Amino acid sequence: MRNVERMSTVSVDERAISEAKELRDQFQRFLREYEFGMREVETKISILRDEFTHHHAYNPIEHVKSRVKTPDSIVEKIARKGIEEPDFARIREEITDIAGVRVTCSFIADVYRLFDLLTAQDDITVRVVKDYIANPKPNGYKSLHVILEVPVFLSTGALSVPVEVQFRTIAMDFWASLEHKIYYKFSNQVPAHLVESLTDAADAAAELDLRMERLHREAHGVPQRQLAPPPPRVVGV
Ligand code: 0O2
Repeated sequence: MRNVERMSTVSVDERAISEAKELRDQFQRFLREYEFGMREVETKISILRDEFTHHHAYNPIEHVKSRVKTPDSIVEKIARKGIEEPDFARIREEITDIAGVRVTCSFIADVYRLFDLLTAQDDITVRVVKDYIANPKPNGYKSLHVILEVPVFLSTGALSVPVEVQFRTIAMDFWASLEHKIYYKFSNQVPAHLVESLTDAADAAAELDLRMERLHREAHGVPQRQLAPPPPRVVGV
């Protein structure tokens, strides 16, 4: 009798282990699809940078950073968004920044130029655009966000993968990185005077962007009247 009990316990454990392994494999496949989508976008950006550099003798991109969200960060976002009974389809639909590419450009004009060149490509589908440069967040956050879909060709067929691309200038990136660190340091409970200082700093960063772009244009003999702010890019908000 004791032996029978032990055997049934072992078989239940084995089933649980095998189910856990299957779930782990599915999750790894799920994340790999995002990694492929991210790599497609990285390649597109890198081709644009190289071609632009050769054709115009000018590189509009300072640096590019990419990441696939960690499982912990996905789980945290599922909880934050209150997604009940999450399955892969639900997560795919609700969490659109699992694959993220951040393109830091020299000037605001470059941000819009790169955005236009990428989103005009035939195989890219634009889902949502949030223009936080034309309409900054109340804390001063600026960036141009687009959630797009890019095709990935696997052995099992084609797949459309959502990727969030954030375009920003060096000054916007500097501000956002420090702001993120401060919020992390205070576990999101930032003292009021620091929140105010951060918003002031965002204004200073925006002013610096304009000054540097003016200087750049003057140095390259581009008429200043062309420095009017580009029209906001908005889709599907
Ligand atoms: P991480 O670690 O960068 O990925 P969402 O939360 O994405 O479903 P939301 O808030 O409408 O919905 O998305 P939005 O406005 O497009 O912003 C998402 C991302 O933009 C954030 O991702 C940040 O990367 C960046 N971001 C937005 N607002 C701020 C801000 O005020 N300060 C800073 N430093 N970054 C910001 P995650 O998932 O929050 O983090």
